[in-house]
Amino acid sequence: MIDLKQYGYIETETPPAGLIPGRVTELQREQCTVITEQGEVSAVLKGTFYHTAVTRNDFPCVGDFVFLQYNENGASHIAKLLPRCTKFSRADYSGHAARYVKTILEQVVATNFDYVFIVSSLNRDFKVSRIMRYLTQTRQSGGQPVVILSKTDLIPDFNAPLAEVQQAAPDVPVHAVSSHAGSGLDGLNEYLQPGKTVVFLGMSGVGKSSLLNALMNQEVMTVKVIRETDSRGRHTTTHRQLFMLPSGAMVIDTPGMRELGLFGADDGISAGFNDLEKLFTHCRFNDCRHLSEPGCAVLAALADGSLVSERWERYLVQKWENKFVDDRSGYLLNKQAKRKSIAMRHKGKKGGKKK
Ligand SMILES: Nc1nc2c(ncn2[C@@H]2O[C@H](COP(=O)(O)OP(=O)(O)O)[C@@H](O)[C@H]2O)c(=O)[nH]1
Ligand SMILES: [Mg+2]
Repeated sequence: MIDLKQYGYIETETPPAGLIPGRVTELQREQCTVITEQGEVSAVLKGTFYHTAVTRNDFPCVGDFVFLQYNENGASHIAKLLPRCTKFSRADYSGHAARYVKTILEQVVATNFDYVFIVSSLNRDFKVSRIMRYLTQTRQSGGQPVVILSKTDLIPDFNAPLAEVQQAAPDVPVHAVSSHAGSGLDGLNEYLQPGKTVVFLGMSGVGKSSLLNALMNQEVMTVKVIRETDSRGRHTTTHRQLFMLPSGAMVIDTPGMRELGLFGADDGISAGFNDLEKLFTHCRFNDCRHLSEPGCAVLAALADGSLVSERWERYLVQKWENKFVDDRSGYLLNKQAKRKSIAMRHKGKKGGKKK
């Protein structure tokens, strides 16, 4: 018997008769792998999921705790998705969403983690603004952010980029590591405690799977060689998966995203730019747009240098993008909910006629 507590499970509600708890470790199309007290099982969703789900968020994701009907001889059936403690989302501009619906959907990347490792390599792709975007979305997720600067073996001195990140995000721990050289990895032990879950996020090719392999002491995820000259990464990790490390901590490895779209990130933005938003309360006018209004505290701070203009621009870009996404997805969610309720009403009517 496996003790699910080792997988971070805390019982908050008793499973109904006939169901057992489990944690989703892998997701491939309609098929999930779920770790349960009976071991790892293959599972599919019960039909009710397809009828009652309003958005894709109502479907299980890697990291989720679920109740399932255990089947010894075939696929088990996931009957219920349990409430999530933390959730990392991004705006999905790809495929279906962008082409057909012409709108932006929330994509849940991982759930129920304690830490988010924002991995960024120290090669030519290194960009503080990108790390800041991930930080915003991480603050929204409920997990604790940790910035991992990877591939230290590629540069002679990583102190300058390290200091740059520390300055941009003073309250976030930053670690510089090299999976190849094995350096800096000990510094991660404080997060990799038994029962804790870490999700690895960052662009494709930054070395997430290599870090996972280094921490596992074996190759569990494929890593393909990239040309460091232009930092082009091949997409090798194609799906998300949760691994149990020898230390007893778990890692959710994710495929790289080309760009991270912010989603519903207002609180995350506020958390990251708290000092800046506090300035607004000092503006003379309540509805100050911080453009040219007299007595604007932001303009004053920009003028006297206490607010760096790049930081202000970063804030504006994130706000703008998030608003854009919120407006569009809000529109879609309403539409979906409406359609759903119409469908339900129709169904109800049909049932009525039969009687
Ligand atoms: N020099 C160096 N290269 C690394 C390191 N970690 C990963 N790489 C290389 O970076 C490329 C992408 O690694 P991978 O782990 O697949 O990145 P992922 O897409 O983030 O999972 C591969 O060519 C790795 O060999 C490191 O610590 N040092
Ligand atoms: Mg990978």
